[in-house]
Amino acid sequence: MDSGKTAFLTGITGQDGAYLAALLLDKGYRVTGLVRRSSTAEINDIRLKWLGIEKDVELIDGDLLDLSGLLRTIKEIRPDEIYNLGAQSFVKSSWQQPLLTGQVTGLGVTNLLEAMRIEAPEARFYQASSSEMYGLIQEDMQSETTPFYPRSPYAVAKLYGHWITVNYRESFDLHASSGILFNHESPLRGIEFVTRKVTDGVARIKLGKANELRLGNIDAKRDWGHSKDYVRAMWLMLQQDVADDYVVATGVTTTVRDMCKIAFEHAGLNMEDHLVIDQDLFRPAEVDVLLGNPTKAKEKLGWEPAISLEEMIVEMVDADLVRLS
Ligand code: NAP
Ligand code: G4F
Repeated sequence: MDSGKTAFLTGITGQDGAYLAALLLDKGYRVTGLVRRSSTAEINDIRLKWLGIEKDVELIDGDLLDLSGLLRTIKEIRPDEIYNLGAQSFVKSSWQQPLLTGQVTGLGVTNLLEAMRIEAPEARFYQASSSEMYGLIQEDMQSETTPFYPRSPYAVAKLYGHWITVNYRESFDLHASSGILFNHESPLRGIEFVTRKVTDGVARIKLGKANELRLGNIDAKRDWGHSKDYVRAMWLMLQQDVADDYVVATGVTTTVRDMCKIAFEHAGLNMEDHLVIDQDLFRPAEVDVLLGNPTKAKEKLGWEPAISLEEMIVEMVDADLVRLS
């Protein structure tokens, strides 16, 4: 069923981009997305291929750093909805590449908002904000009104992206919403993030391809959900009459240690026999604990997560076992 609507996604090759593209195709959207030119183009659409939708989306070369390209693309596509998921999204790398992270994850948001303001001011805009902005938490449970205290160049850049989205909404009356999403994962998660590193590591150990798994701070706590659930919240935000900001979270927090335990137990392995703590994997400044309050998303969007942490980790271990076998 054709909805008659066109969506434009940055970050379509990433985890959320792939799941959101699938959701929008399912709803009858024409789905277009920005892709960075790569010398290994054949692996660019690996997540879209995993979901079997690579032929159903239109990919357009471009970069969040290139305003002229964004202007031309938005003019040509005339999207009804714009989802800005593109970012240098790995917190640890942001200390190695603070300037690039600031340009892409921070200023890149202004580039896209400018392109929308000039070429498609009637479109609706979603900004992928992050619970990392809470950093050194100022309240036990973080909501839309909790003050921010970013703890990495990534989080500082995201804070800029968040406020420039609010500012463009208030300055130019744009329908621009910001989703403050807590950690969400899936079998399509990048291998550098801790859940996928764990499920891939456990699968390797199970298959006799490795014997140890090296991690950093396993006392850190995160509020983990599933990407498939979280992209639904993004779409719901853009269906509201009035643009706003929403926390998207499960309301449950778990240590890296306990998340890890779920993966080892599912594979029938004893975690203590394989886990090694590596000081090099600790961060210059840590976010010790995150716990989101999703009440507003529940009440205004009717959104609730459907997939538990246990179900997700089991799905991820099984997917990694299949990948590696
Ligand atoms: P991801 O898998 O790392 O995907 C990031 C995407 O950004 C990729 O498609 C990447 O393209 C693209 N990108 C990177 N630099 C770019 C540039 N200069 N121009 C255009 N595109 C660029 O991230 P994700 O987990 O799907 O997250 C999606 C968004 O939500 C990100 O903005 C992230 O910061 C934010 N977020 C994520 C979480 C989470 O827990 N997953 C929570 C809160 C917020 P390549 O494929 O070419 O690298
Ligand atoms: O999986 P992580 O790398 O995710 P992090 O830093 O929380 O960031 C993710 O979630 C944010 C939302 O809150 C997003 F905005 C961001 O883009 C990204 O998607 O690390 C989670 C925790 C950290 O406390 C880290 O120190 O796990 C700890 N950890 C312990 N050992 C490790 C490792 N993290 C990684 N990546 N690798 C380890 O070996």
